[in-house]
Amino acid sequence: MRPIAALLTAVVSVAALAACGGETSTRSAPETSVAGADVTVVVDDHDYEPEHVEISAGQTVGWNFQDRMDHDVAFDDGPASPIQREGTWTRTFDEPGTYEYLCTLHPSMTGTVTVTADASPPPPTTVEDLP
Ligand SMILES: [Cu+2]
Repeated sequence: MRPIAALLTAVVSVAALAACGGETSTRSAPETSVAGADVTVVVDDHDYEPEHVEISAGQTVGWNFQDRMDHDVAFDDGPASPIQREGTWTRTFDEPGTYEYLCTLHPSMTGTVTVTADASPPPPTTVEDLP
């Protein structure tokens, strides 16, 4: 009796593990994510997408340039990306506040980064390779 009970227990355990593994939600990691960035903004089609992002102080926003023409990201408070049509650019925000930016070539392209006080430890910034 005892060996069979043990075997059953093992089988049930394996089945439970398998069930858990099978239900792991596969978050679709957008291939546009900028490495090292907590939030990614895609620059495409004369637009920043999303136009407005919100992060905690200390986090990094990455811009991924995907359009067929040149753009940049120029902040009202100074920092600006090079003018580029591909590649990425990142900026880390340490101070809470609202940061507005635009494309100097196309001033109608605008975006905003809202930085809130860092109330909790930031989430891991590693961008892992998901299956
Ligand atoms: Cu532009």
